[in-house]
Amino acid sequence: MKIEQVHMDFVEIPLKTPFQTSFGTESRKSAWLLAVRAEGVTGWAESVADVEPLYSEETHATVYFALKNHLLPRLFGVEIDRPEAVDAILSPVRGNRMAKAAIEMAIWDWFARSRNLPLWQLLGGDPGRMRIPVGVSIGIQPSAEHLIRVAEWYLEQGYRRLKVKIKPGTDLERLGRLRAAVGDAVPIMADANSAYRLSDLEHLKSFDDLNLMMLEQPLAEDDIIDHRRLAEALRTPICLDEAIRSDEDGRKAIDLGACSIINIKVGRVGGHTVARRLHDVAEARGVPVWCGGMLEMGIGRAHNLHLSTLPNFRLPGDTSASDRYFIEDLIEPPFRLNADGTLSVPEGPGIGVEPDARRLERFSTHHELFSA
Ligand code: OSB
Ligand code: MG
Repeated sequence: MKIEQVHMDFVEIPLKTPFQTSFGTESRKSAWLLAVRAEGVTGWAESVADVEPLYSEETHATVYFALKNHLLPRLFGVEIDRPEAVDAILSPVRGNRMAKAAIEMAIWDWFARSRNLPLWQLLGGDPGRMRIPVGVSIGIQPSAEHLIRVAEWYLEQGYRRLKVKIKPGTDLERLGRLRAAVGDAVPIMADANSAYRLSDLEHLKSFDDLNLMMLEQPLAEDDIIDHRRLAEALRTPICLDEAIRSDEDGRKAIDLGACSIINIKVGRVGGHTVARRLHDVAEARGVPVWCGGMLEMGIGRAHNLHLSTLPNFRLPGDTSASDRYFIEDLIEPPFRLNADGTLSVPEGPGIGVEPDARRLERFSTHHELFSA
């Protein structure tokens, strides 16, 4: 295929409740929505970049700039014979992984749709995994009481594990009270988004008393050395998120002993091709992975679910239902949680969902068209 057009809509949707992490608070979700057109077929994807460079250095502005000036010019006019080829074409451009992921994922969707196959099949997913077990990520709450109330509500909905955002100061008290409230059977994990340093080692050792499934990205966002020291000192498994930007990063972190679990975000690593290689690198080393999230709307969520059908996604992911974030999603119907705590992989060609045209018009604040 040769790309004919790329449509970019900047979309903004209010969040039901603000989402707080150790790096900031978000009250609305915004994203670039990409539509890749060729031969009468449209492939869709959603960028995971945010307004400010707090999770990673990429932002909406850098994603737009990189696509317009560096990525789309390398793709226009080129015959792309399979979606795996995109990663190699874009590899001379350093970094900008969220921008690369957005266009690469849309091209994967395009190929799956044009071959009339669901994306999971093109990715090589397992047909026996059409219901993906999911957990929920709970932002930092105003108090332990709020945290317990919110957690119990999600457990009633059927979520299979709780992920709690933490920061120094309130971490142990809140997690301890949550553990006491929900009991030992509920899987709980904590995500620090790089809020600690190795000098907090003694403090972090006390997390071992909380019976956590894992501790996600406790130390610096670009570190694997100190994480290895921490992993040696703790019984709680260390999971890396921010620090793993490619399959090569994954190989090094695992072989060094910096983590025993990896959170795979397709946007963070630059697309499905690298995400699948990272999955394979971890699988070959006996390290389980799970699918992370970036508060995606329906299009991004659908991509995550298709990727989650690969066999080494052995732990519940962060791909919770649309109503966990939004009153209305871009897609209709939205993603809903099944009673058994799973989300169903959408059926139909490609990612199996498309933005609702009226909602896209309502939520889009800006439209750009690039033609080959
Ligand atoms: O670190 O996993 C993270 C949301 C935004 C940025 C970073 C993270 C998160 C989440 C929420 O934890 C995941 C989700 O529910 O989509
Ligand atoms: Mg995380």
